[in-house]
Amino acid sequence: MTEQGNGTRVRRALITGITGQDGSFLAEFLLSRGYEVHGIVRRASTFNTERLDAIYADPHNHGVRLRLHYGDITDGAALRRTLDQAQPDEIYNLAAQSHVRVSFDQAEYTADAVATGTLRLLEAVRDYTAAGHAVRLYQAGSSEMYGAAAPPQNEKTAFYPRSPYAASKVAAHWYAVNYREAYKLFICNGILFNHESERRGETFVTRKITRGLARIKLGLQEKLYLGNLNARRDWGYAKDYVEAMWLMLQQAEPDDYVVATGESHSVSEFLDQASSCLGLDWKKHVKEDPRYLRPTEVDFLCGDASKARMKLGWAPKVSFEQLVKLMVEHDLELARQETTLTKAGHQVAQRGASQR
Ligand code: NAP
Ligand code: G4F
Repeated sequence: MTEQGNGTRVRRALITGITGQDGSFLAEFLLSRGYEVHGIVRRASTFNTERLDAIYADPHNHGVRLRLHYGDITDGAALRRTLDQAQPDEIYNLAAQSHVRVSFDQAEYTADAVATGTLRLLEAVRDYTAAGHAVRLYQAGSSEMYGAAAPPQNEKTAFYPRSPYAASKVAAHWYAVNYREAYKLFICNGILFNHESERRGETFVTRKITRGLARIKLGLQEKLYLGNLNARRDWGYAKDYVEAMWLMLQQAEPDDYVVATGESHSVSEFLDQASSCLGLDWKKHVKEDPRYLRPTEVDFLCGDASKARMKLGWAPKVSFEQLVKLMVEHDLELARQETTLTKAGHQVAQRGASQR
């Protein structure tokens, strides 16, 4: 903690994966609650901080409470250095190769970032705590860990992972439990079901659908290529879910929590909902492409978040219908901007979402 002018203490948070969907919402949430927020950013040849544009300020300015550090969850020395520099009271470990389909292509890297990356951070936190610092850690677990386990899934449901990503998240979960018990560290595993938003990466199915259908509506593309339309997911709004992460770290004791809406929809139901917002018939435009199928699929996720409701007082605020609508409206606006630019003679980069 750092001292403010009026003698009150400013809490410090460190977020790994701050440039991602959840990291950006969490950073905004923590800044709004008066925290000083530190984030780990990967070096890239292009800007990867787009989701932070609204809260980024020049660090030379006085009173800036967002600080970015170069680092990587696969680089233990840099993690330790960042802990020393940021001196956090709370750490949110969100960094991950988070795409399930890609984890079949990049299995070793996914394990290094998701499983061993968490272990690296836990080791650094263990030493940071031994040096006299009090810190609380949130570990980003996933409903993918349940995989083939029958719904509804809650904290007592046995994991049955179905991808290198999910198996790596299971390892990270148990590393976290072990470090909590072995070294009495304050660590919480959040087992979050799918959560989406207008900031969702464009290769995840919800955003791929809202981006694709909005572009089809305005005549910017003809077809949308998708994989398995029968899979069912429990989809919530990301902004609601980052609040649950924070709530976990404010409790008297560390524990693990499922965060979910308790409502499940198939990919084709998501298509129905998005199409009705746009007045389209998706069946005329969507083509199935086997390249988007997974060697082992997760068919049915539906979370039981009773524990989070009871102990954290958490409940989702945004419904499935509201979520789809807000994503469609956002992507329709992006498509309108693309149309305007194209009409004015500008070349608009094709981000190739349909290829992924
Ligand atoms: P996301 O948008 O894919 O963001 C992932 C973040 O991790 C990005 O900031 C990314 O950096 C960073 N990252 C990737 N590899 C890294 C590495 N080697 N070192 C450091 N940072 C790295 O994911 P999200 O949807 O925000 O999810 C946040 C976390 O929750 C992830 O751990 C994810 O697995 C987990 N989760 C997500 C959901 C969901 O439905 N969204 C559900 C359950 C669990 P770049 O921006 O540079 O790529
Ligand atoms: O949007 P998805 O890629 O998300 P998935 O696999 O459920 O994983 C997401 O949620 C997890 C929480 O449960 C997170 F841990 C993870 O990091 C990530 O955020 O796929 C959802 C469903 C799958 O069944 C997939 O097979 O949609 C199906 N799908 C059908 N066509 C497709 C596509 N998925 C993608 N990405 N692209 C398609 O074209």
